[in-house]
Amino acid sequence: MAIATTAGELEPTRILAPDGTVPDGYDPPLSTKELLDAYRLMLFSRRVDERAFSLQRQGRLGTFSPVSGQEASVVGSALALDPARDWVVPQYRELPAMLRQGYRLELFFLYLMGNPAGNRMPDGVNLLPIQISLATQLPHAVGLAWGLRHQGRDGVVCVYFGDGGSSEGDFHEACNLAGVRRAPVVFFLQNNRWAISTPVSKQTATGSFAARAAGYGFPGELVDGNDLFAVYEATVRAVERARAGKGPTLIEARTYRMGPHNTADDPTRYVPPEELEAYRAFDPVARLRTYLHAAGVLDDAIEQQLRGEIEEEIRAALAAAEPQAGGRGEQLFDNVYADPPARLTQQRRALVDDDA
Ligand SMILES: Cc1ncc(C[n+]2csc(CCOP(=O)(O)OP(=O)(O)O)c2C)c(N)n1
Ligand SMILES: [Mg+2]
Repeated sequence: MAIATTAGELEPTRILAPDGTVPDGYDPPLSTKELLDAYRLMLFSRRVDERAFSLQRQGRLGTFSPVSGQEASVVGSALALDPARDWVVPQYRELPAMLRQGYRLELFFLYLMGNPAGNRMPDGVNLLPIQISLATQLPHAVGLAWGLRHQGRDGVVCVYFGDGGSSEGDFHEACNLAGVRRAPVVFFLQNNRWAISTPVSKQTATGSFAARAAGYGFPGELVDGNDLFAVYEATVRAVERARAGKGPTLIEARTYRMGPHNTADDPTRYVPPEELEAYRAFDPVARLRTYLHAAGVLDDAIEQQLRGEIEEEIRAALAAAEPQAGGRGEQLFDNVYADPPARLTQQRRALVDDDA
């Protein structure tokens, strides 16, 4: 386990090597069914990325941020949570973690089609809405975690954010409060080496995000974010620690954004092509696939079957969402005030009259 206590580049913990092999005698702490479920979710996410991209180009979906390259990081961490009592607080690139908590693809499509109903989490699903305002979800997550403790519940909150988001002041406020209060929270930082076009080298002078945890009085762990097993095991440790009342952990999952920032971005203008090419060898989906084939858990027939099921699920979600596409401008005013000020009521009326 690499505990980062000092600044500087540290080697991330790794179990599943890029060539799909594991250390001699290593037995993953996941059953065959859990392994296949994890792989299916990663494959599902990759396929949603492809479909959502082409649907956006056809004008059927709005702006979308793909997960490609980060599937092991998102799925490995989510698997360490118990959806019945633990919470996920996402940024905007964590669809598979949201699905595992009980969110539905149909709702995600609705959200991307401009219907705010898609970002309303179903009752009983332990999940906060997608957050675009960077790092604002971090203090929310700490408040949620601290609140769970006050209510005598044993839930843990896993909050996701990026290398870019970690430069916001909210990061400091959230970590400090969580450390002082020993809030049961896992700060899951996905270092995908880019914040739109800002490289990670411009985000920190130290080379390590995990090292920052020392300043808040809790452990920081650096893991290979493209290694499902290393991510899973690190998150299990962090969740156990939080549940035992020992407080937060900061996990830096070192991964790579293989696609554009979102559908409005053209990374060929700033990502060196040789960098993208080099990271292809670290593709987390291919890495797990190679391992599962060698372990006798996956074969071409199962892969074909999974792909067929995934295709059908995506088709059904889209068919369910499309008739409800779009929102009304006045929905901007919903859920802001219990008793809206007169000025806003007037603005709302003016908008409705304009639309009429
Ligand atoms: C407070 C705030 N400032 C700026 C932006 C614009 N913005 C959207 S995404 C992004 C980069 C975020 O990078 P990172 O946190 O590394 O997450 P990633 O997109 O790489 O997953 C920026 C600057 C924003 N959404 N919110
Ligand atoms: Mg980033």
